[in-house]
Amino acid sequence: MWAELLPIGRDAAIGGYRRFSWTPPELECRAWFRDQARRRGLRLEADRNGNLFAWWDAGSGPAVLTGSHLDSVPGGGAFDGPLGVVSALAAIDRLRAEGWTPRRPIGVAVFAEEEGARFGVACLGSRLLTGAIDPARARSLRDGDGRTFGEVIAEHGLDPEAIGPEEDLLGRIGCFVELHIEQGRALHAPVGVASAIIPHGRWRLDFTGRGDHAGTTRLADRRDPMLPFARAVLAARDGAAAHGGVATVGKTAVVPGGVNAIPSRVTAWLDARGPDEEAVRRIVADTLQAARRAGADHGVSVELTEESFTAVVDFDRALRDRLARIVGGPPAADAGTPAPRGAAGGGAGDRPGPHAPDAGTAPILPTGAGHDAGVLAARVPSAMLFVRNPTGVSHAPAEHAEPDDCLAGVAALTAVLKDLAGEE
Ligand code: HGY
Ligand code: MN
Ligand code: MN
Repeated sequence: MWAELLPIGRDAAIGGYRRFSWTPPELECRAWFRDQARRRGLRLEADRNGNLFAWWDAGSGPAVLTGSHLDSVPGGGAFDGPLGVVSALAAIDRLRAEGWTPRRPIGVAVFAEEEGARFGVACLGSRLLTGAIDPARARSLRDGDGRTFGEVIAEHGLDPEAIGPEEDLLGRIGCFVELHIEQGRALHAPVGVASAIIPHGRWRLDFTGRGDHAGTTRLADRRDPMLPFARAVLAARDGAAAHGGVATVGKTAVVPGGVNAIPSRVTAWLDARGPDEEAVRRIVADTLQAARRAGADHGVSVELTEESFTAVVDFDRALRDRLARIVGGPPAADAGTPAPRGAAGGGAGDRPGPHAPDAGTAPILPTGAGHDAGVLAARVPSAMLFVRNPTGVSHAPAEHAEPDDCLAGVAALTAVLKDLAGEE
């Protein structure tokens, strides 16, 4: 499976991937997934938002859903997303090879536009599914060519007027477990379990000045938006350091973008994340203040637009600790193991108080990366398994996980599915 996916959408020039939603490479990834489902006799379901689900219909009751995403950031690595989808299919293969049958349905999800690389809002598919974004706003999101999400999905058989929450589908899901390559440098065992996702968001800064000639315009006559933009980037970094968070400006757009033309407008996107919401808001405020001050000095207007914000996600403790025991403890016990408090099938209301998992469990760690599991966590008990990333590099071609650790991830997910779907 891995070898089949690997060449799809790889940009030979940079070695990374460019699998933007509903562009040919990502459509090819979707076709690959549908083919894998068909080969396994899994029932394919596409929701109204462009998310795909492959169901192992067995047993009864709320399903155990796993999976991840197949779209990438520009120049992304091979593992972010696909590792969770391939591992889910491989786990089903292992369970079937053992002759094991689930007592509740198992699903593999491929969520649309998780990176938000084309339409600007991360986890767009899972946010639509769970009602976390206004469908009208989603419809009007534009890609770099000015095409709207509504226009694009209409070309692929979806009704833009029908996008939005899928309460029936959500009602069929008992819990969601996403396996993902770890994207930091904190996991030193083959497999870990997520405790939380820190608050994070994306803001667009528009700097508007006056286009002019690079050679004939005196400095005193310029209204150059590039200067307050530059101040803003440095202020974001200083704010991050001051407030214990991180800030990145990785994407800009310069109009007109000529070497010998003073720009009329510069647009920059700020990605800010921090230990709590206040820290994130302070980073953004510091950035905007510096931008506006410099803007006033240069006759440049500065507009800030919040494009998305995700509050802290604390994953379901019972599910988290249950996974930590399964993954890190002795080989998964048979289905007779009494379900611990707050069994996965329970609602979010039965969250136990804080309790340390038993000895010999898998490492439990937070992440600074957003995930569909973080979005689903608002509606169904959700958890994440992390596979060790030796360098921690991600969202870059060098992103890598060792084959042995990937196989440990498959074994862990297999044990988790067997435990969660093995009980009535
Ligand atoms: O940006 C993120 O944290 C995730 O990779 N979408
Ligand atoms: Mn990512
Ligand atoms: Mn991801």
